[in-house]
Amino acid sequence: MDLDAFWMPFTANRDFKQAPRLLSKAKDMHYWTPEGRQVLDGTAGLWCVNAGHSRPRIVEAIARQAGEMDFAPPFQMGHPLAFELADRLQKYVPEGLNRVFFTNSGSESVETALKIALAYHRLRGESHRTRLIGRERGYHGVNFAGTALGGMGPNRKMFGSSLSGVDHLRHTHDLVRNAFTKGQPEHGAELADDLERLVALHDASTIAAVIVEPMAGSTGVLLPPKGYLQRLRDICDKHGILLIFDEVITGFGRLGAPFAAQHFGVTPDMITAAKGITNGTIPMGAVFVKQGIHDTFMQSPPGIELPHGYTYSGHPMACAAALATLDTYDDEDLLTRGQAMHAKMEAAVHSLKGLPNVVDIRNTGMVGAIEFAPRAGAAPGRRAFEVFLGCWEEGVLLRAAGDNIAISPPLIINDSQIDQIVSTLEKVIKRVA
Ligand code: PXG
Ligand code: PLP
Repeated sequence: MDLDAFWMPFTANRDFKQAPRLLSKAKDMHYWTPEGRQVLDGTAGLWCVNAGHSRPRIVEAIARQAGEMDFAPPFQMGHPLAFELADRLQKYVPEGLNRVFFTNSGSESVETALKIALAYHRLRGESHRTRLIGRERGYHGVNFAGTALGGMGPNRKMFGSSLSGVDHLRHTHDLVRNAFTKGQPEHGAELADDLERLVALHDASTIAAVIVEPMAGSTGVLLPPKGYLQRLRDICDKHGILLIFDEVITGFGRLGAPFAAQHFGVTPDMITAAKGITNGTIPMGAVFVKQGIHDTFMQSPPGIELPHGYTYSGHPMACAAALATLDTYDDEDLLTRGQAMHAKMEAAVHSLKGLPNVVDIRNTGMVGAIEFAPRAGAAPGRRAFEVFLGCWEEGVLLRAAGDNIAISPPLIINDSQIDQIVSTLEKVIKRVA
């Protein structure tokens, strides 16, 4: 097979093509390589296959829909499944976020939410509110606004200042005060006051929205300090700033509740989602919006209220996949299974404390991370990447995120599979580190 033509995303292409890592089959908790080697999925694909792989109801729904109606134009036309799905989703979202706009990815959800925020203020006569605030170590996808609002240096530096009028809160990761905390860190709620500083600097009348991941995923599973999210919510309310939670990873059960907003007890004005909405099968994203924001648009002069949308917004196959995904989540109580499994996961990942170069371990619900000291003289993240490679060779797929290894298995994982992940990690860390 010639590997040259495919320019792989977020991949060290030259290294990969020297020693490819290919997956060609998946079922429930496992992948298989083309050679037939079985690999335990410790990352739910890429934080998205929350119900496990190739689940029958979802497979059947997609096949049925492909034969019934492949596509319907979403602009000035509709099809029943999109309405059915939007209505069905009400059951899962935090109270009040009962209007939904469909996209095809997390990145598109982010752009959509930010455009809704700008347009909402404009419709209310506050068109001076154009500034958008993100946070260091945030990840909001790869489109222009998401790149600008994100807080990962390497993802930004190649693209210039892709959006003006952007500022960032400091991140909340504090190894000195919070290392090896189980669940939410004690220290750092006061970092939310960064928003007050930005208000003092720019004036609230210039700020449209703040976007944060309630738990930062891609940069290594950074949990919000106790009280932090509520403090952000209070400051946003005080100054008329919209609060957006980017729940592309945390949505659909990762933390033991359908959304992190419910898990942490703080309700934002919008939630961006993707990934788990279709169990990773067909690309789909969603923006959940407070009804009051939506209704502001519905009071505008007759015509198209929001000039925004994607050819594939609410694609019939994605809607069919999402409805069957929700059935699967419901039948097996998967969106709250992280609560029942929390103690097991916590004990398992924290058992790695004390291994060489492990400087922090974090966890909540069905997610955990192990942070390593960077290897002296090597590129950042090298040690974690070697642990990732070692685990892959030992038959466990994990994800390296900077100096961290993230564990985010499908929510159907059992105790012995958690033990397999941890014993593999232990063996590999001892060897590699
Ligand atoms: N927001 C958040 C919070 C995400 O985690 C996106 C937006 C973008 O979604 P799309 O569907 O456009 O990729 C994400 C995606 C990793 C990793 O290694 C995480 C994501 C994507 C790829 C890799 O942690 N999250
Ligand atoms: N570029 C061109 C030339 C198009 O015609 C369209 C959609 O019609 C787009 C981009 C946007 O594509 P999508 O709606 O799939 O995001």
